[in-house]
Amino acid sequence: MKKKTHSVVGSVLAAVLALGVSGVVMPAASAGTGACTSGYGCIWKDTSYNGLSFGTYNGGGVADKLNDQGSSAAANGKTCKYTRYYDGHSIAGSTSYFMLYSKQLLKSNYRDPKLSNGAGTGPGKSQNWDNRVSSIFHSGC
Ligand SMILES: [Ca+2]
Repeated sequence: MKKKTHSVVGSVLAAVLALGVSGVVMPAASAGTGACTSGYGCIWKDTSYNGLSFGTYNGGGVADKLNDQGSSAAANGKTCKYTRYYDGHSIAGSTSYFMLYSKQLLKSNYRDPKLSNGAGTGPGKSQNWDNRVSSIFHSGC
């Protein structure tokens, strides 16, 4: 189990170095409904999935317009069970993240309308995540 975690972090780091910011502002996510396109990790500027949204398919940094500004999130990994929302851009070995499940693969705990009062699961689940998320990566692929 521990070994697998390391390889995931390694591949995630490689993705960060290779891709930098990789994602789209808008189309992957639908305002107000919490809908996040298949394969994406999504975040919205306001609570309850409102306002400007950002989604990433391959994982990477959150676009500048939403970096450290997200207040709600949803995940819909296509081949990955989990999506991690990190505080920083340098995520190698970082445990500063919360995790949402894939809507289509696990069918529960796949979104959170208010990140300020804790979010999803994982090491950061009890923290205030309002205006903190800087990168989004899938895991459990
Ligand atoms: Ca941050």
